[in-house]
Amino acid sequence: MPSQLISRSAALAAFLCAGAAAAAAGGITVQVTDNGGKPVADAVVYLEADGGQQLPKAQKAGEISQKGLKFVPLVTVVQTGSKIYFPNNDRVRHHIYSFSAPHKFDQKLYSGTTAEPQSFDKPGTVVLGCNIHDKMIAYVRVVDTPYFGKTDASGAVVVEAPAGKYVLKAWHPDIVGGNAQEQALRLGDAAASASFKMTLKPPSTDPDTPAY
Ligand SMILES: [Cu+2]
Repeated sequence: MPSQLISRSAALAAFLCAGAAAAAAGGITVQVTDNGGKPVADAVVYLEADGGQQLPKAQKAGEISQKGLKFVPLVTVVQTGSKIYFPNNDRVRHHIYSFSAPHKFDQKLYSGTTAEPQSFDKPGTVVLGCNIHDKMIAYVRVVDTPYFGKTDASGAVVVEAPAGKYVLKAWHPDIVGGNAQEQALRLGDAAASASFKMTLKPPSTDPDTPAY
């Protein structure tokens, strides 16, 4: 196990000890790299039920703001059935839309106002654009589980979940083929770790071409 993962696990353990409410939680530390071994940030990592157990419906709302003519953050993950809010922090109007099958919508926004939240009721990937600013893009990954996270700049994420049988999945907007990678595992009470190596599309050389 790389020392980086050990130190992250130690940090998680310290965090869990500090929070009495999280005392019962187990979890998994996941490291995502590309084929060259470089850390992959903004990868969505989640644990789906494997064996028919019912997972809680936490459905915590998400938020994608518009700031500096960008969607922030680039990648958002929510549980199926969750709402996402779209606060506009720019002085200009934005007009958000998506043609993606899990949630097609068209939301006209105006400066200084917040749009109605959208509900994401089907699992899958939703790509958001802005009708006014062609370079604006964001991704929503809708997952059938409350146990998810997103990798940081070091390509690591800790996903907390109770003991049980799961399929661990990892997805990124640039993953070749578009499908999540997966591995089956059983979480016990002890901290676990896993890793994924992803094949990503090369970054676009044309700054006017959105990366999808
Ligand atoms: Cu816009």
